[in-house]
Amino acid sequence: MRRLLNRMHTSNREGRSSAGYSLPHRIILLAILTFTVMATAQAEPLVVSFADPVGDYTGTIDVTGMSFDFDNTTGNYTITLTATTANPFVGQFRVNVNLFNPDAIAADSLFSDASNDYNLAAATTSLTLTGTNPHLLAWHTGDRVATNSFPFGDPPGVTLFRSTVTNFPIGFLTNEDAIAYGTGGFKTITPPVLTVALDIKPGGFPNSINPASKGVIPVAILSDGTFDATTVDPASVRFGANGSEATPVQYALGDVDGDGHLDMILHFANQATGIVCGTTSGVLTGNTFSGQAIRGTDSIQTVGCK
Ligand SMILES: [Ca+2]
Ligand SMILES: [Ca+2]
Ligand SMILES: [Ca+2]
Ligand SMILES: [Ca+2]
Repeated sequence: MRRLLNRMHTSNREGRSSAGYSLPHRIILLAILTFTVMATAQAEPLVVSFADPVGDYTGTIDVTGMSFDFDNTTGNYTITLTATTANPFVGQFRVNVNLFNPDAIAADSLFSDASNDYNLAAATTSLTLTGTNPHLLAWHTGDRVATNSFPFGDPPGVTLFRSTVTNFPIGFLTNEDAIAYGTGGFKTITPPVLTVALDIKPGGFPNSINPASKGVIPVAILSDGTFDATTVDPASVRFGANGSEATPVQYALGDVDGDGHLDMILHFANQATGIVCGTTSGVLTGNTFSGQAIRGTDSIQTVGCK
């Protein structure tokens, strides 16, 4: 009890003296405030993408996918819908995008951009919707998002919940293509893939690789003013003809291009990369420790080939 009183006294005294901060204190306070404002203003671009099967439509349009890109500091979003060239977006139709995030609080769990009516004279395979929605401020990396009722049930206060491209007359599952419809119709919110600079065989060019070699290929992920390659989780990195093949046998940090920023150098067993005679580029994929997906590519020239 006594200790508690003491602490209250102390905080009281600090509180009372707040009007009389010395200059250094004010500078520190200003620095803290500035940092807080900058941290809050930092945009977090996020994405959740759904694929839809080809041939499952009951109307005239065959949707193949929907990408939902948004910024959870502004609530700004862009929805991109794609369709096949054989059954594109054309004529009269309605787009309903309804998304349920069961990991957000109930009041912010439903996103809706519905009843968008089109009458397109010219066919297109890509359609874009943009807008701002305050519920998205409560949606974060790792949250699950569903396009329909099957994965997590209906959002609060909603029934027959789904995302669709519908022809007229509107009918339930009879004249439309429901997007990612069914129990599998959910994805997890991720940051979009960040393109990073890659240097295969750092310092050398062209990047000659003998597909028959039993050696290793050094590959550097380069840092720049905005991207810090030392934040990459080496265990997540894959490198090869497609970017899914080889895991690193070792890695180190060093400034390979002499720009003052530490880069990450990884070594991959040549025989694990899937690089064959005629392969013209190498691809590296991975993610940072905070979960940001990265992808980089650099040219290669295969040698020792018949
Ligand atoms: Ca479809
Ligand atoms: Ca569908
Ligand atoms: Ca090189
Ligand atoms: Ca560097």
